[in-house]
Amino acid sequence: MGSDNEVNDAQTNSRRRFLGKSAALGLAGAGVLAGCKENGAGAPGSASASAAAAGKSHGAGKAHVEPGQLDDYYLFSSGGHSGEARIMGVPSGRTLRRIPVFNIDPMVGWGITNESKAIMGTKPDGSLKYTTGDTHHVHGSYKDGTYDGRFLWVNDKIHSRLARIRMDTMECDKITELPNVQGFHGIFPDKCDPVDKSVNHTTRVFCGAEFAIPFPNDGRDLDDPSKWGSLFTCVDAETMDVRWQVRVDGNMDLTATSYDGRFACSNQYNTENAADQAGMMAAERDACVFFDVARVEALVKAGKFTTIGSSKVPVVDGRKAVNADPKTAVTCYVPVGKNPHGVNASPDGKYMVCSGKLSPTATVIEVALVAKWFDGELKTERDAVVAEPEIGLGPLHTAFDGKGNAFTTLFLDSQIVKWNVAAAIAQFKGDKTVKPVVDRVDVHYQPGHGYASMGETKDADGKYFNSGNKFSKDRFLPVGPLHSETEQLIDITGDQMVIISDHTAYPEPHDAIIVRRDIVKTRQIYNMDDFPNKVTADNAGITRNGNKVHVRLMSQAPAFSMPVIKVKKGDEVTLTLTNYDKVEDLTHGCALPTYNINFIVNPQETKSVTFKADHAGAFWMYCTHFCHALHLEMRSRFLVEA
Ligand code: K7E
Ligand code: CUA
Ligand code: CA
Repeated sequence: MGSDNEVNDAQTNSRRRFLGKSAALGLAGAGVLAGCKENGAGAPGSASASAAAAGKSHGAGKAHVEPGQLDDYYLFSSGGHSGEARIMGVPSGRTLRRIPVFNIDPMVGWGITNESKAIMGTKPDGSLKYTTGDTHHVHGSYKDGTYDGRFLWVNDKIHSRLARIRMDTMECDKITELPNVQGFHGIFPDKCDPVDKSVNHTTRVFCGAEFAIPFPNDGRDLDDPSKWGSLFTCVDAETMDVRWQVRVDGNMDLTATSYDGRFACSNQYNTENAADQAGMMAAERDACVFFDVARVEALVKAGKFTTIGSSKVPVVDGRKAVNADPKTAVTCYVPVGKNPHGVNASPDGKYMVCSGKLSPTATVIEVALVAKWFDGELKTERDAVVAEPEIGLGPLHTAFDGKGNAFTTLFLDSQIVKWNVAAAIAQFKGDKTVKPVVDRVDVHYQPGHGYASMGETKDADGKYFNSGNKFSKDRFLPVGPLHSETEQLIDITGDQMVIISDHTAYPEPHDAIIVRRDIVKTRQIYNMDDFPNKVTADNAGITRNGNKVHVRLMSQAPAFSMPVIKVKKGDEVTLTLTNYDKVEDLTHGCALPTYNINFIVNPQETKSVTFKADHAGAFWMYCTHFCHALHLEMRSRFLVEA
């Protein structure tokens, strides 16, 4: 019982069993016991949350997935400043995979093999250009308004890079560095082509930059931040080339796209364009800036753009002064609550919701009214706002259940608040009888992102909501000053939310998407022909060209094709390894002591490394990935002659 084969501790499992039992018996008083378990002194409301959860019994036990059974959903998450992406199972919380993207990972050899280094980007001497990353947002490719299972995209905030992950192999295949931006934070793929509406799948990925910098950033204007700016960037989903950029007034943060393909938008907390914190909080309201994508591309086509520094990317001017006439404008700045954080599209395609962060409100913007503004039929940008419910302190991100309800994370209140969008709109119109807030639940503690099952698609199913909490405090066994983060899974099928499990997360995921498992179709093994440098029986062995040596090696459990490999000190060695095993899950590793080589080859996969043989001696090249009863014997002698 309760062996979830992963991170859960006994405490979580026992609470889960306990909640299951109390639910079955319908014991309202069971919350007292749960309170004893969970209530840390001074912890905001944890006892009442548990009591409430025990009372709201319909969701209890739902997180348990029996041994041998599979989860219903994949959860694809960012990994924050670990630089990676991650996959978990929902509802079990099982950790399924870590996907290295901007970081080095010796488990798979990411940042070590020639192939991964070529994707990550290298300096002229062959070493990696960057070894750090900061991933915040993972989003999937769309078709017909829902995920098509082709690609995931994830951002790197540190070096302003966008990475793409192939979902058939769950490996990063391209990374693009965005020119002339810093603090690249929000990303979102479009859901259909903004120009050719018959193309009903993702064609572009939009990227919002948070920090303003000088143009170009080469040492000029250092003492005059008023001249700095930030750019909105469009990347081609297929080629991953940067298509164009738009200069905005103020900054950008999160990004969203409309279901009809016409708009991308980004919330702005620094409409003040200030260079210090007090300045960034000066205005009473900030904005959500909408981009009319087709109009931007028409200007690019007409040559109405500039370029910055050595970048060839067209930059269109989206600042207010040159976009005052709605009928020709490329941008529309809709005023929203002070220093907003997230912007999220409702699954019915009608609304964008910005969370207030420094305002206790969410701002609901009707997409059709933004379209009206661009058509010159709306008086002011402000008129696109159709609701602004008071929901609690520190609202950050909003998710949807597809039944008209929104779920917003409240960072300061340590709560998730469920509110009804239609009720909020009625209240805004003057109906004093409606109350938008439906329910609140305490989470532990200080949630950042929250996201719902299929919640960012038209197939939002209203089953699960995950609260990504930034502080875990007393929730898990203490492991030193650095704490785990808490991911709390919430059953949102009923009127009331019910927390059904806690999972640990290595710091620190920000955002994730929860994808139905039938959408994801992964390969079982690789196709050998996909690797142009594959080793065959014909070319296997050692070839020498001056001091350049190519070792072509094959693996098949439990042996490498050459028991002895001999080179000379000073040689530049390229080692190419093809795994000839065809059995699913039969991976081999290749480690070479002293030479800092460590990577794996999956069935039918080929990888290569290049290094200088600068230490004479005998080195056992061994298999690291347990593959066979004779795994330990799977090793070859790598001999370097003095
Ligand atoms: Cu709110 Cu980078 Cu999406 Cu963190 S961001 S939580
Ligand atoms: Cu091959 Cu272990
Ligand atoms: Ca502000």
